[in-house]
Amino acid sequence: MNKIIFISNRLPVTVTRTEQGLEYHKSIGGLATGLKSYHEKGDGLWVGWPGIPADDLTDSEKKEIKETLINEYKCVPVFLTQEDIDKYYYGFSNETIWPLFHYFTNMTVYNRDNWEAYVKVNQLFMEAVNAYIDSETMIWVHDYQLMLLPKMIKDEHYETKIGFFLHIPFPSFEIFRLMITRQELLEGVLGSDLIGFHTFDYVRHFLSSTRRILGLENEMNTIYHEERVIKVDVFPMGVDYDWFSRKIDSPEYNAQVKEIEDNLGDDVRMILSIDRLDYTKGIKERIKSYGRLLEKYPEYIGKVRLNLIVAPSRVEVKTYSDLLHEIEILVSEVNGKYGTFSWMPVWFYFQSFPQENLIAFYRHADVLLVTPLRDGMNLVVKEYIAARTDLKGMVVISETTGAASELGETVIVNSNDINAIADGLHTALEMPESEKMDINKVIHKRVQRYTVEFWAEHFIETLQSTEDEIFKTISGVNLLPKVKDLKKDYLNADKRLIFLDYDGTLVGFKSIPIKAKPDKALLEMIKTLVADEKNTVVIISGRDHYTLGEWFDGINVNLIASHGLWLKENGYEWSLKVNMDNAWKETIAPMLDMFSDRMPGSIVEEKDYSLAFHYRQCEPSLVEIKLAEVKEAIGSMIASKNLEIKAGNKVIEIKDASINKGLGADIFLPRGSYDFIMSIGDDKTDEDLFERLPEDAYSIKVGIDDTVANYRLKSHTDVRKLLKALIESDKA
Ligand code: GDG
Repeated sequence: MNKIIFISNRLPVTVTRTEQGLEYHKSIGGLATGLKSYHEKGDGLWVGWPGIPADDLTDSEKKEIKETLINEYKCVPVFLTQEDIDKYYYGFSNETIWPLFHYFTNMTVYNRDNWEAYVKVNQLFMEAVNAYIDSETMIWVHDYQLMLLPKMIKDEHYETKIGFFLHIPFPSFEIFRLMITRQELLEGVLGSDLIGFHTFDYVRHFLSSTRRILGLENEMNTIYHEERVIKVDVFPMGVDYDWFSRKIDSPEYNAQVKEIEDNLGDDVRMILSIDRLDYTKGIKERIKSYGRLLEKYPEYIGKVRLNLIVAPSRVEVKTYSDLLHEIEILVSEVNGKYGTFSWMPVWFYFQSFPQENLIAFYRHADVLLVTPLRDGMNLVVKEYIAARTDLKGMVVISETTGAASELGETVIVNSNDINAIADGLHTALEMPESEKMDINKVIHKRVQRYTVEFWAEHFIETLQSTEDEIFKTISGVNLLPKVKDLKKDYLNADKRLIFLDYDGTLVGFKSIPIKAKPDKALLEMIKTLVADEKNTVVIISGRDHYTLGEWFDGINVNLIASHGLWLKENGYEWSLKVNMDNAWKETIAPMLDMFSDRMPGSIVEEKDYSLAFHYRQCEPSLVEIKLAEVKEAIGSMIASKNLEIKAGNKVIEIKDASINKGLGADIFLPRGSYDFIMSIGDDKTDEDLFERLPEDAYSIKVGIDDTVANYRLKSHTDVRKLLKALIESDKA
């Protein structure tokens, strides 16, 4: 098992200052329980905010906190100031992402300042974790506060496996597209190798947004992006079953049980509701529905009680304090309207109970009423089911709660429909014992099996095997185990020919093409390779000759640009390698223009030797229907000409068939008797070159697409490692 680093906004340990000095309290949340065994094992670590603003701390206190957390709790603190917390946590996380992702578009605040703080704090997390990453590390990032972090880590540590789990819903594309920084958030998350959600709906929504906003296709829940394989899947979070189902006999628990039993008496049945204070939880609608139950079915007056437990949360934020006030008013309205001298319909607790006391409530509730307007999963309902080992009670749950997708057997309602919730309550209260037992048997077993530990294990195992699995199922041998042979052949050779593609092979893909400029290390590497007189090195790319010429100016390397149209040999000027007859463009271009008019978003680009039809900006479902039509029409027009249609990434190109990277082989192979030939490329266009090389050449495909190459490497980082190893072996 690799070393695992967990990263979440809050650490599972909170630091507070008391008169006695700094104190450390472990929190026992679901997440901490699920990850506990991995965190405690070997060299597991947890990175996050320790809950105390950095403004209140001296440098020596920070040092002390850092040391204590790492030595005693295996935690690494990220120190945040009050301003960071206000803007990144209360601001962008909770006033922008939280409401929008829960479909509260009218409560979503867009504020640039908060966004900048969000970027900055994600960067602070990156800096905090950076020092702890080595080649063995796996990383699991949690939740909506850290959506930029996976990419920040991946950009620095390409080889590190990164998982991301979103605990809240991922909204449908029509909602997500409203986000001002939608592209940055998606790209941030896509730095991961595995992305997990609670339900299949959230997976669908995420895939639809990456497709429509970034133009990334997906197949079997897999996205291929920047030479990487990204898995997107469902991991419904569970609860600590043993904890909630255990027999308890503590004085606190017994006292709580007694209080509940005394209060209810023999003939009052309990409807229970437990949430953090949040407008997404539908608490107001729930109280109204309970009022409607009493109005519609007056026989319940004096016979039921709603125990409404609301745990304080984010009360510093005005929306939340307003919500509390509205809840208080609604509670008094129902109590005022339906209460009797000896019976109060709603008991409202605005307080946080110890977890054992919650279990006492769970075990006495005839109905658990869980009706969030939106909720990523909702653990309360699973805790209730786990606690009811007697298989009694019943759940009324809204369909917009993630957990509802696993609890189809229970009473499911629409959280906006007050009448339906009242009727749902009536159904649950009147359901025969035997029917409840049958349902509870099934759902109890499910909760018992899919616990929070199981959830964590499933996620981590999937993360560990993601890429390896995919590499096992494709053709072409992984080169890495064979590198020794390759090095030997390289060393023994006197005349070597080396073809190197550029984008995706020597450098990673960049969102802005100009950013793919060669870095210093790459230029040094190429210089060293060409300085060896045994080597003929050819950089062969689809890029235009101006760009390539400028980037490699002053280096004596052979350059082939525009897929073979232009050649620049060591020290000479550019020369055109093919005599072009472009007359065909006059008939094809109008046809492409006509299709472009019918596919809003598409563009036709004219190049030296080709016409390109780009459809990245088109509606994907339109592309599905129309593209085949374009190909068919063009295909029949070019049938008798020396032209071909090449499919690229969201583009088809109609081009002179004699221009392709195979020209590189035609030019250089006849020039000498090479005893070592190697060609490396990641693109479809590199296949023409691979095909023309002798059988004993090393043809190396970068990435996972189909290929005729003999070998594969995973990424441009592996290519650099390989070239470096060849250079060094030669020196040794
Ligand atoms: C987010 C997502 C997703 C409640 N009152 C008290 C108390 N609780 C505990 C419950 C439960 C937890 O708080 C609430 O968890 P939920 O899942 O219901 O909701 P969020 O806090 O909004 O969590 C949610 C979750 O992340 C996990 O991915 O399910 O959809 O919004 O464990 O027992 N705990 C104590 N006293 C209380 O009074 N000690």
